[in-house]
Amino acid sequence: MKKIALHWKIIIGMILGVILGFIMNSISGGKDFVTDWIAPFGTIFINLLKLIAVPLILASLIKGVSDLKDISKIKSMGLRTIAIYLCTTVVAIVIGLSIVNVVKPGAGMSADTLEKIKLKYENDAGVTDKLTKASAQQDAGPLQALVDIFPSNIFTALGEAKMLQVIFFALFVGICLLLIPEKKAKPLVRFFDSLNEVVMKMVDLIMLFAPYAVLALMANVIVAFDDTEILLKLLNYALCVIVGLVIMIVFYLILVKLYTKKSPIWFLNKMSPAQLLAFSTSSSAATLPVTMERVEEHIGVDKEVSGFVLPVGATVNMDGTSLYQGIAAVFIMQVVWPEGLTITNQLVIIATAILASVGSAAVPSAGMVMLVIVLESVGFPAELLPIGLALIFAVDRPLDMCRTVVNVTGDATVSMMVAKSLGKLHKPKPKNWDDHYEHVK
Ligand code: DAS
Repeated sequence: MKKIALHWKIIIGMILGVILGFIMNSISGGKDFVTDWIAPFGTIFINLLKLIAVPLILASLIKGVSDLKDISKIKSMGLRTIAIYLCTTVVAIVIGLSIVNVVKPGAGMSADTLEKIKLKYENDAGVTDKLTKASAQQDAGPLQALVDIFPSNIFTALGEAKMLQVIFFALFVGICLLLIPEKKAKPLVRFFDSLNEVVMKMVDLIMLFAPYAVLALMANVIVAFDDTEILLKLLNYALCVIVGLVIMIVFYLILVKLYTKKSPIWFLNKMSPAQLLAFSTSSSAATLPVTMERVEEHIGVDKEVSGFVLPVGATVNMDGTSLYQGIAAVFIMQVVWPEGLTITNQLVIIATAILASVGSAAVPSAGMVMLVIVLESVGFPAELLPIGLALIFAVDRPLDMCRTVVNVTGDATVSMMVAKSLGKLHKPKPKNWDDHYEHVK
C-alpha cells in the first residue's frame, strides 16, 4: 500500500474523532463512554510525549552547546532568540488589540445572554480553578519568575518538568563541558549525543500512534461541548481570536519567505505534524519533541540552535497566547467594565500580555490563568473577575487548540531565523521518520 504521509493520517484521525464525538453526543451515555473508554488513549499519548520532552531538552541542549566550541556564540544565539521572540510577541498583541477594538465583539451583548453565561459558568469549577491558580501566581514576589529559573535540586526540576530550570541546568552543563579539557568532556558529550538519538527514535515510535490518539483527543473535545447556544453568542469573540491567529501565521510565513528564502508552503508542509499535534493536545510542552524532530530533521535547523530556541520558545514565547490575551481582556472589559477601556489601559495590556505569555505554562488553558494577571494589571474590579472568566470559558478549549498551533509555529519560525542568521540552516536530512517507516514495514 502506498505510504500515506503522517500528517494526512493525523488529519483523518482528527476528522474521525470529531465524527465519533458528535455520534456519541447524540446517544445516551455516549459522553461517559468517550470519557471512560476513549479519552484515556489521548491522555496516554500526551503523557508519552511529555515523558520524553525533558530528556530531549537535556540531551539536545547539552549536545548542542558543547558542539558550539565557542562560548561567545551562546550569548549571540541567546540575544538573537530573545530579541526576535519579543518582537513577534509585540506584533501578536498589537494585532489582537487592533481586531478587538475594531470589531468590538463585547459591545451590545444582551443582558439575557450575560445572565445565562453568569448562571452557567460563574461558579464553574474550571473558572474558580483558574482564579485560584492566578492568585497563587500573584502572591509570589515580582522577581519570583527569575528565582524560579534556578533549581535547587535538578532531580526535582526534571521530575516536575520545570522547563526553564532544565534549560538553565543544560546550558550550565554545556558551558562547563566547553571549559574542561576535551578528553575529559568527551564521555559525557557522547552520552548525551546517543541519548538524543534514542529520544528522537522514541518520538518516531510514539508518533506511530498519533492518528489514533488524536481521534481520542478530538472525540473528547467534542463531547465536552454541551452548550451550543452560548457558543453561538460568543462567536464574534471567537472569530476575532481566530482571525488574529491566522494573521499571525501569515506574518510568520512572510518572515520565513523574506528572511530564510524558504517556501512558506514547504514550511507549513514540514511543520504540519507538529501543528496538528499542537491543535489536538493544546500543549506546546507535549508537542515539543515533535516540533524539535520536524525542525531539525525536516527543516534543517542545526541541533545547537533548535535545542536552545525551541525549549525556550515552548516555555516563554507564546505569541498565540498573547494575541488571545489582548483580545480576551478587551472583550471582557467591553462587556462588564467599559469604563476601563482607556488608551493607557490598553498600553498596559500590551506590557502585561507580554509578561503573561512568558509566565504561561505550556499546558492546556494556561493562557486563561494568566489572563487574570492581565486584567488585574489594568485595575479590573476583583468582584467582576468570575463573570469575566465565565464569559470566555465556554469557548476557551477550541481557542486554546488554535493558539497553541500559533505558539508552536512561532517557535519554529524563530528557530529558522536564528539558525539562518548564524549560518546553521542547512538542507534537511530526514533520517528517523522515513527510515523508521521502512523498518516498521
Ligand atoms: N495551551 C498553551 C500552550 O501549550 C497555550 C495557552 O494556554 O494559551 O501553548
